[in-house]
Amino acid sequence: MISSKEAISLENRYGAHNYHPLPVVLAKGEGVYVWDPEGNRYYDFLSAYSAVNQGHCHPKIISALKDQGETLTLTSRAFYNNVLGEYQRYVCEMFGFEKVLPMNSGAEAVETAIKITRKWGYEIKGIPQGEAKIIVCNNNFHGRTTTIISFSDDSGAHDNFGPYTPGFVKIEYNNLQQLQSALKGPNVAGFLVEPIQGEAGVMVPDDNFLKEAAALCKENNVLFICDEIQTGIARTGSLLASCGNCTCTSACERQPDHYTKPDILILGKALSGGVYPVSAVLTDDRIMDVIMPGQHGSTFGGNPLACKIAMAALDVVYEEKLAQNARKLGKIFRAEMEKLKSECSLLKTVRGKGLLNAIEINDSPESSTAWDICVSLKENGLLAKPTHGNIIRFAPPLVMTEEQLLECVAIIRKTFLSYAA
Ligand code: IF1
Repeated sequence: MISSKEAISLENRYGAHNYHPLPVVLAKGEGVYVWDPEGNRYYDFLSAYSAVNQGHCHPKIISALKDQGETLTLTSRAFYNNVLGEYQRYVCEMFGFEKVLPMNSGAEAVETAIKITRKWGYEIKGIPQGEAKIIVCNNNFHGRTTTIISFSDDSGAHDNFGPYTPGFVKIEYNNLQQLQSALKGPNVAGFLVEPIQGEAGVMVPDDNFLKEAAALCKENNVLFICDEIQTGIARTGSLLASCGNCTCTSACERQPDHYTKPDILILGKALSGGVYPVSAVLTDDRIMDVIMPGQHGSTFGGNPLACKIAMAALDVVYEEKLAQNARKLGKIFRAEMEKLKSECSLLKTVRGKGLLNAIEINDSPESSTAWDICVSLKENGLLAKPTHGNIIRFAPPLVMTEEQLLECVAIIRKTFLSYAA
């Protein structure tokens, strides 16, 4: 096996420099652990940006990969395949929608939702041609296609990639007043929102935000579109974060008081347990029916390998009660971090929901403190990555045990306290 040093120098030499990775090379993963080529073991507190909620190389998902990989992988949608329909019924029933459109990456699914929303705007709502608007939030992250970055306000993601796609109106996240006035504007077809903003630094909106936003959209005949690519599939302690305050005890009982059902739901990442790129857009017939043959699709979308992997990955969410575990461990994690905050001046704020959490470091975003802490955490056996300079995101696989979590808390404690009391 090549060494960490060789692996890093190969990536530097031959790869586009579109990332700035932490200096660690991963060669193997199992559950909550990953190993480098030298055999050092780490707790994974990124979970491939919440794609590996089910843990690395989950045996049930890998077995689906192997079995279907030896049977049939790709047919294209020029023909039917014998797995797609079963998968479509599975996800529709699990998430409570009438129809699903399968894609691969998260950004493609967001693009799909945008296209469906615009077409619905013209054909059902009656918006004049070329005039459809979609409301989005500041500090959003929905992917990296030219249309999606057109409404990003992250300069790195956005600048010098124009000309930009028009048709988006930006409001402040978690601001119902601004939403209300934007909805009064002409020709609004949809409101696209993350139930918790991940990339922005795990920004959790007010408890009533999603529910009220959905109600305002309904009042104004505007589609309420939730990007749950990062927050969905049990990450935040319920099957979907748009469940709001849902305290249900099964994966999600969708208590009507709490559950905000979006008009369009976007899923990706953990839909496959991080085994294969699988994304999906779910909605009901009245909306999905605007898409007719030839109007949207993808070579790989809905392939039988992806479908089998996704069904296995979703089985694991139920069988291992990942939503409940994320809710329980999340509470413990935030309580422990609050304790640490009272002892260590480096912690400015602790926030999150379920096992999607972040610590804001008491230093300027330009400082290298958060990066240095992440390097030290790595040396102490735990992998996490800074975002926006002074925020560290903590998102371990949801298969973690309480005992493992407490061991991780001890690593984080020790590391922070070695910097400052
Ligand atoms: C990268 C962050 C996470 C997403 C939401 C759509 C997509 C994403 C809410 C697009 C993707 C990733 C992509 C990754 C970094 C990343 C990320 F730091 F930017 F915020 F997860 F925390 N909607 N998020 O979070 O999905 O096309 O990538 O499958 O390196 O760009 P994709």
